Amino acid sequence: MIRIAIQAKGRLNEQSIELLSEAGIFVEANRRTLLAKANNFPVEILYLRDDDIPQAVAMGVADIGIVGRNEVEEKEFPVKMIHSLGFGACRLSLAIPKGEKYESVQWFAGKRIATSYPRILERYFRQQHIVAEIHTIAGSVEIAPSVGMADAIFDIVSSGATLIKNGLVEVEKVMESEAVVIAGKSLSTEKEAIITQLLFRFDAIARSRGMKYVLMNLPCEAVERAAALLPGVKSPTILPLQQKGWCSMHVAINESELWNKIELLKSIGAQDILVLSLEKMIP
Ligand code: PRT
Ligand code: ZN
Repeated sequence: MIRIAIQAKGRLNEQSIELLSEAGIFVEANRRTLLAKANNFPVEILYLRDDDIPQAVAMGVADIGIVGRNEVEEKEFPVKMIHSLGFGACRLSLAIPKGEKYESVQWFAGKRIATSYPRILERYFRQQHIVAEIHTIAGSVEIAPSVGMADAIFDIVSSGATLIKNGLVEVEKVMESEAVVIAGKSLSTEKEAIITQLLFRFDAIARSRGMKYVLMNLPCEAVERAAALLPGVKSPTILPLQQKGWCSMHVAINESELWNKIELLKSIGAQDILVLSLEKMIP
């Protein structure tokens, strides 16, 4: 049995639950209290504030956790990041009031900067040889300059709309973040085995995200050229059709390149193309 800490409420909660359920780990909605046992996998889910997840994992209260890399880097608890999950993407950036003349990071020397991520900022300034006043505040960092509490901010940005709304301009991107899986330093062999099994499932889910399964008919003589147009596909499946000289080809294609590839395939004679959604790709 392993215990996984996930965010109880907030931006990463839904996607964490969705990932676990895609990996076959279900907890009924009405049982999502502080601690709930999954129905069909040796897992318990612990619902916490994201700020508390690195510590819970470091202390062994949970064996692994799903949390933003920003929280892990800020809290500096002894945990290792063992897997990136590809959701919750954002960055930690320095932003200053619009209209300020900005040439380099030296702008921040001697300034007051409001943030909820003082340690990450401290490390960055040390690296850049900047001495500034860092003011730690828990929330609504973006309003600090307009109320005179700070000259600039260091905060999470994703679309950038919040900065624009508050008359701020992003000037330095300090760190990229996304949701990651963290683990404590030492785990029993039995727990390690369950975690390996779980990460294998997470990998298969990531691999199949955005993939489509494409079936088409084409002259058998065009099969080799078609395969050459689809780099990354290990080996397309080819089946003979009843009509002589015609084959059916099946491949998985990433949605982002789907239309390009389909146009190329059509140009070498592919027809009757079916595009199906792909549930899981298991290596
Ligand atoms: O209650 P709890 O402590 O658990 O949650 P929280 O309020 O501390 O965190 P929450 O739910 O807001 O965010 C959880 C995690 O999501 C963060 O630690 C990041 O890893 C990740 N994440 C991804 C974000 C964003 N994107 C994001 N945009 N966290 C916060 N924001 C904020 C940002 O600060 C800005 O104020 O959302 C606002 C909108 O962003 P723009 O740039 O799209 O306007
Ligand atoms: Zn939080």
